[in-house]
Formats: sequence, C-alpha cells, structure tokens
Amino acid sequence: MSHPLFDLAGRVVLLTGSSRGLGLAMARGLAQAGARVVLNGRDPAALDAAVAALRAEGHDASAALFDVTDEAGIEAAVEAIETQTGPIAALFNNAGIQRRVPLLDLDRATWDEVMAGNLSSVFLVGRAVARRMVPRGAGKIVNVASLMSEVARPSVGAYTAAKGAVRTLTRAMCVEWAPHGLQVNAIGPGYFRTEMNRALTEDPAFDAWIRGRTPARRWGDPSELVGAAVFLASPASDFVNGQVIYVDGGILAAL
Ligand code: GCO
Repeated sequence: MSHPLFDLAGRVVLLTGSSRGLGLAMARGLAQAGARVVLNGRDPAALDAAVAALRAEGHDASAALFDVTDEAGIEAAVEAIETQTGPIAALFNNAGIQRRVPLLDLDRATWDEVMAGNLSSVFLVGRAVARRMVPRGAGKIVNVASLMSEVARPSVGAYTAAKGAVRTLTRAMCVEWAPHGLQVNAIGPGYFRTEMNRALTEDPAFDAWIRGRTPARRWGDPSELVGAAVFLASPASDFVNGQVIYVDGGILAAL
C-alpha cells in the first residue's frame, strides 16, 4: 500500500520519448503507481510494442505518435490526448538525442538537430500542455535534464548546452506557471545503461572511467529513476518548484 501522497491513481501522464530507455522505465514505474500513461515516440512499431508490453503487465497505457520538434503535430496530439484519454495531469519532457562530435568538427545542421530535439522540444511540448493545465489551475511538468546540465565532457558540447538550458528553462517555466498552480521541476540523470549510451557502456576504458568517477562505482539502471519520477508527478511534490533532482550515483558531488 503506497502512501496517499504518492498515489497516482487515474492521473493521465504523457511521457515523450518513452518507447524505450529512461522514458519507458519511468512510464512503467508511473503506471505501477496507478497512472494512466501515454507513451510517445516517432517510430510506430517501437511505440506500439512498448504500449503492448505495459498493457500485458496490466497497466493503462496508450500511444501518442508525434515528433517532439513538430509544432503542429504536438498541438494535434495534445488535443487528442486531452479529448480522448483525459486531462493531462503530468508531462515528462524526456525525449532527447545525443550526437557525440567535438565542437571544432560540429556542423550547423547537427547543432540545430541537437537543440531542436533536446531543448526546443521541451518548450514546444511544455507550452502546448501548459496552455491546458494553466486554466485548470493544476499540473506537473517534469523536464529531463542531465548531469550535463552542470558539467561537461569533450565531444558532447551541443548536448551539454541544450541540457544546461533545460535546467534554466525549468526555472523560467516555474516562475511563470507556478502562480497558476503548476509545479515545474526536472530530473537530472547521471550515467545510465541505455541504448543511447551503448557506445559508452561497451567501451571498457569509458566504463572504467565512469565507475571510477561515480561514488556509487556503477552505472544507473533506468528503473532507478522511478522514485524521483513518482515523487515529482505526485501530490508529495506540490510545494516543490523549479528544482532539479539529480539521480546520478553521486558523480556531481565528486571532484
Ligand atoms: C555522454 C552521455 C551523457 C549522459 C546523459 C545522461 O555521452 O556523456 O550520453 O550525456 O548519458 O547526459 O544524463
């Protein structure tokens, strides 16, 4: 029996980029806490497979196929969710892309792609959902930042810039929407075993470096984001605003 402050029964939660990885793990955990999860992705097959898997586990899951960089598609999808599934109680802006290229070699098109997928998407989907939450006087928006919102490493400069902006956009959303009853916060994952990071986890030298730099001496498992996700989607966080909760094994605490 969960504490009533963490009960998500009946709450509609939209998670962008949730066909796999961190997004799917958070969706599964939120559904386990009672939420009616709406998964999003651009690949119909992957999205349908993810929804089917959650339904097979007994959860209330549905699909919303749209590109988080397509303004018109976002608007149509959010309207459809609100009318067909119900008012969105929580939005997780989780979708993101990684392009590992040193800044000296980075072309403008790749820079723009990273900014669109990691930052503009947070604004566009956040604005569409907030336009419906604000009149209701309630809603939760959780942006997925990163340990790269605070620190940098070579070859991921565009991603780092975007994730740093996600941290401050979270504060900007907070100051404008908290007066209307919304809570806007972020989760900052450290290094997790995901498909996006396969090139890193399978590199023995990088794997050793991360284990050495992380006080917990290991990579995170996507399921370990569920606690922070349920907290930020639930009544337990009704007076938490503009914050980033880092789930990183301690790496940001360490020199
Ligand atoms: C990298 C990784 C990192 C983290 C991500 C999680 O190439 O260093 O992709 O960016 O995995 O930031 O928050």
